[in-house]
Amino acid sequence: MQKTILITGATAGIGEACARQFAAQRHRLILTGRREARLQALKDSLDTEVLTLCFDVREKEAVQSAFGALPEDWRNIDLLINNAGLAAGFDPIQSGNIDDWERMIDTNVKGLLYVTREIAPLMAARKQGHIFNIGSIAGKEVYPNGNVYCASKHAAFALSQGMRMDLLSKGIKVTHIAPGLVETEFSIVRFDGDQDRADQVYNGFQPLVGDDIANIIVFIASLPAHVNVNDIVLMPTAQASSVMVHREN
Ligand code: NDP
Ligand code: 8X3
Repeated sequence: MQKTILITGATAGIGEACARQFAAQRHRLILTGRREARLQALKDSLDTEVLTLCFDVREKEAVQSAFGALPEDWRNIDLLINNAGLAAGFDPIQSGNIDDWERMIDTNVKGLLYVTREIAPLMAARKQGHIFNIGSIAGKEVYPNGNVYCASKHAAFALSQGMRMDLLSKGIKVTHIAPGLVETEFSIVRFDGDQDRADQVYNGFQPLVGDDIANIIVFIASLPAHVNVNDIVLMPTAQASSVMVHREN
């Protein structure tokens, strides 16, 4: 059955991989991000019906007006993938950059909430829907210098559990996805464009890629209506925890 799927942060990485895999199954996609040209290029490359919405998830009014103005035939959203997110910086708490902290909390926690607050009522009214929250292993454990990013992803994990309880009587599934190291633009963003430093994160082992996460999401989305995966942790085989990665060099 064709579904309508909303993916936040579809212009790169995990979100883009999800868009490509769901498009290959001919689902209808609502794709969001801040980079308009990338959204348009992605839409043009997909062989399915696509609506793009360009906004910053940190801006409550922009989120509300984007979804408030959704055309009637795009309002029956079956899947929401709350994926837009980032890490900014890698500093100890005593010298952390407060602007970085606000960017992470505003995007990973408040942005996720703003989008969910718009879409969950539509799902609840239809008594149908599935929300995926892209958390992280940083939402299960904490690592040195991860402080605020880890806190934001612990919040995503807690919110996933809360959403599941609140939406239980509406028959809505909530799945929390907690990946380990995935090679995307994530580390380039975290290290403010420093490609060499980003490359070091994935050096000497085979990291996950966006398609590995998308494969799992597509699988979970295909399960029968009475089956839900509440929570799943995915890591590269060479990773055992945030701080344990087996590197060959
Ligand atoms: P990328 O940097 O490759 O992609 C991030 C996406 O989020 C982009 O499409 C970006 O779009 C969007 N985004 C970021 N900030 C905003 C914003 N303020 N408003 C709207 N969109 C925004 O990273 P990943 O694909 O790796 O990250 C996706 C999610 O996965 C994040 O939540 C991240 O925390 C999580 N994650 C990543 C892991 C990894 O190792 N890579 C591991 C575990 C979890 P644009 O810039 O166009 O707005
Ligand atoms: C991204 C994975 O280990 O950099 O959430 O926090 S990690």
